[in-house]
Amino acid sequence: MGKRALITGITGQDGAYLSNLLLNKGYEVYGAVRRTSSINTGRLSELGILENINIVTMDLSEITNIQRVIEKIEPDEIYNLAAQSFVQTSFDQPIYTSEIDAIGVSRILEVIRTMGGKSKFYQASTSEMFGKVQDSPQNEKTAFYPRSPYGVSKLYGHWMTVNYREAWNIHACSGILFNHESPLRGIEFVTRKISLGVAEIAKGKKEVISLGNLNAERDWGFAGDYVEAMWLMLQQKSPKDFIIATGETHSVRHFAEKAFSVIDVDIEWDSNDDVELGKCKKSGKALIKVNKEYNRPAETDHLLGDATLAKNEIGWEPKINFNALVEMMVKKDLLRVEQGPVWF
Ligand code: NAP
Ligand code: G4F
Repeated sequence: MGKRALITGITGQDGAYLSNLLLNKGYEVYGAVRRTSSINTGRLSELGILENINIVTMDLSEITNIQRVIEKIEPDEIYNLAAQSFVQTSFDQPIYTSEIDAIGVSRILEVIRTMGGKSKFYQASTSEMFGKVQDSPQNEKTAFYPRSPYGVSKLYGHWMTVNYREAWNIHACSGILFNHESPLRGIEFVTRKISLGVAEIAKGKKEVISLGNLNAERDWGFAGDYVEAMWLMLQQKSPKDFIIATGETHSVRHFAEKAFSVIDVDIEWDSNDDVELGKCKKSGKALIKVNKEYNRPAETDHLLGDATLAKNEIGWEPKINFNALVEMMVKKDLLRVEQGPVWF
């Protein structure tokens, strides 16, 4: 019989790609979904895998339901992907964010421990823990300096994972993943906001994309590649934490230029007035407008990951590069804008 996996956050971007990967490997996949008033399994439907997943109801804010679900399923592997994952929101909802992204991790680990530590555990840690970076590129030895309630909460989850491994001998790993994107990315994140905005402008459904800090730099990879690293980490004999990244960094400005180039539009920047604009070189029309409302109270200016350890020890490398990622996202959004509503 195949292995049993429980994935929290299965309705999110990574949950969809990871489910697909594990189903292809013959796993019995259980997906934890929190109760909502509307159906939000659209990503799983888009990949055509919803019918193959055993959906269970589970919220990370409540230990009793975590215990019941884990006792019933007895999973070989647990992937904790559930989180309030939007950095901007964490500044307005710091306590809720900690409740889910920090204490939520303790709740799962404590259930695993009290059940005898049989399930392997993957924690979705993040490059946002490096925040105000102390060194570049960032590797497994780089000091953390989180710059958001989200980053601080995730750092707690990260250290709890390390601690349960060391104190209770649980096979627990923390994947420190740098930003990863895809056509299934939520529309509030900057890459998808841009790819969808470009597609809507191309189809005459939008005039301008409003953005915040254009100079922030991120190491952007493809989510489909990154979920493979999650799985690989849990297949190792001894649990260990790894950086997962592409080793390339690009600014938001460059991402936007690249996205517009997919529809053959060259952007030139005009910062003569108070408001910086990205204009179409040919027509002079403003297509990008900077809106300071999107700026964060504290920003992570630069991220660049060094995934050498993952390459050497678990054989992981990214397959999709930056240009291919941008093209994939814009092309998919062009189809969506043409063919029907874009709900996620
Ligand atoms: P995402 O699309 O925002 O998905 C988050 C998932 O968490 C959704 O399924 C969401 O359910 C679920 N969730 C939120 N609050 C919950 C709660 N109280 N109880 C149960 N489930 C809850 O995020 P993602 O991009 O797939 O990222 C997956 C994980 O990796 C997250 O933990 C994120 O913080 C982390 N991470 C992401 C990146 C990245 O670049 N994508 C990088 C590093 C780390 P609903 O559908 O009901 O909202
Ligand atoms: O796309 P973002 O919102 O992603 P951010 O904050 O880097 O967080 C993502 O990656 C983390 C890994 O490092 C994950 F842990 C986290 O869960 C999430 O998936 O913003 C990227 C950058 C920021 O510097 C932001 O200030 O883009 C800048 N930005 C500029 N204009 C914008 C916008 N971000 C958003 N969301 N919207 C804008 O209009």
